[in-house]
Amino acid sequence: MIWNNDYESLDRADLSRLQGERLGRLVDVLYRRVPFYRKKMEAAGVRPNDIQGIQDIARLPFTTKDEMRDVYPYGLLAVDLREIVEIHTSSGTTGKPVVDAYTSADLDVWSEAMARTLAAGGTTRHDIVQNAYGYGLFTGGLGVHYGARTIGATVIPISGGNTKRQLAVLQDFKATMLTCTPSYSLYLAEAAREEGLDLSKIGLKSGFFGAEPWSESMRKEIEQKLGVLAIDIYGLTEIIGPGVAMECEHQRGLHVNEDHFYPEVIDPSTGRVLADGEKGELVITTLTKEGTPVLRYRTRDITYLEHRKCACGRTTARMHRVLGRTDDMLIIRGVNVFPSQIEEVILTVEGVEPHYQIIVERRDQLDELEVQVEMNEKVFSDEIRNLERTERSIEEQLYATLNIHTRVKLVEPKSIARSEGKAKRIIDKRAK
Ligand code: DLL
Repeated sequence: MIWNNDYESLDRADLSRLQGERLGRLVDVLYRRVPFYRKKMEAAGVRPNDIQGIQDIARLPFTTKDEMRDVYPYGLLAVDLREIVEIHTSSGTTGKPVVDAYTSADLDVWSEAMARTLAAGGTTRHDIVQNAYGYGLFTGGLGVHYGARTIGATVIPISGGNTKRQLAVLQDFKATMLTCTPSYSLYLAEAAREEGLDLSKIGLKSGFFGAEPWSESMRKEIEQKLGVLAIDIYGLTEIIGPGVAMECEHQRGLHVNEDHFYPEVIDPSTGRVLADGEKGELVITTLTKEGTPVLRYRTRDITYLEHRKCACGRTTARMHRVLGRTDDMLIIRGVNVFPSQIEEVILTVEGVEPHYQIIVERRDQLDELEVQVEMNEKVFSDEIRNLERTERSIEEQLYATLNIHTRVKLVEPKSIARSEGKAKRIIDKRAK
């Protein structure tokens, strides 16, 4: 279902014109009101008048997460603080958090973008949305909440965690839509099974999963265990939160809400803008944001774009599901490895559960990669010989994909920590 046909299916020439106008206005505001951006534009030798259309965006400087942190908390504000009605921040686990400050109009855009997201997976005013993304400074909870309200669906603001209660509420209130991280959805399915409950039988229709990378194999696992259409949704605090891009029912890439968020993919080492189909770092510009607008933000997420019209009728650019992050990429003995490649392999193996952890160590100057994967109860009770055979077989499959040797260790059921939000997949023990 298309929530806003006028914009989501806009003729591409009209869309480019609109994006150009919006970019011109944005640059003008940033130059006049935000010293941070004015300085960057001056350093790049570009003035607002140089921006005559969306094609001129390549003349503008990039913005990085570190630069945004340096001006914490209010250095990116483009309006008077009195105009700000809500603030969210990134978690700040690796440094100062990044601040997203919303005006009332920004909340309207967010609500609209999230209504488009939930509608793309079939949500209507008749649905009951169990929202298990965390409420608080994290953008997941309130983002979904505003979208569901805009559609007129019933939203259950249960937030993350408290798994037993999640299961009771899912059944009691007959939720039809579930929103949470993909890893948490599998944890819910597992906890349900322990209570003798089959989540695929309780009437859920779609799930909206994002906030962390996941693979096609994980999608199949979720769709089967929860009996849902599993929709990938993407966003980040620096831009707005969730609502930047979402899959439609065809599940062939995520439609970017391009009238608000302009996507580019660049070569991360040179900054050159890449063509459709070429893998690189996603860069996003907020075309309509008032509170804390962002110019060419380097997301560190790796993907590629596609501008062909989708079978659903939307004309907006699609980004391939996130393949990894430039800062998540492991370099093992010179070979680039993304956790998602490992996940893709292990989830196709019979007898293992979708819970794993990747451990990197340095021994005798050499990087070693160990993948711990949980086996299911049946395999657990197998003979040691069979376990070893399974381990060797996964190692061979990983070698075929990654071209490096890994050590695979099957571990007991339930021994890998479950997460209620974003899963932590990598433990890097190498000295930095
Ligand atoms: O995770 C916003 C969000 C909430 C998205 C709920 C989707 C659903 P941050 O905490 O700022 O914001 O983290 C943003 O998470 O740069 C990606 O690396 C990753 N990420 C988000 N969505 C996806 C996805 C929220 N669908 C960072 N696939 C981003 C892969 C994702 N990675």
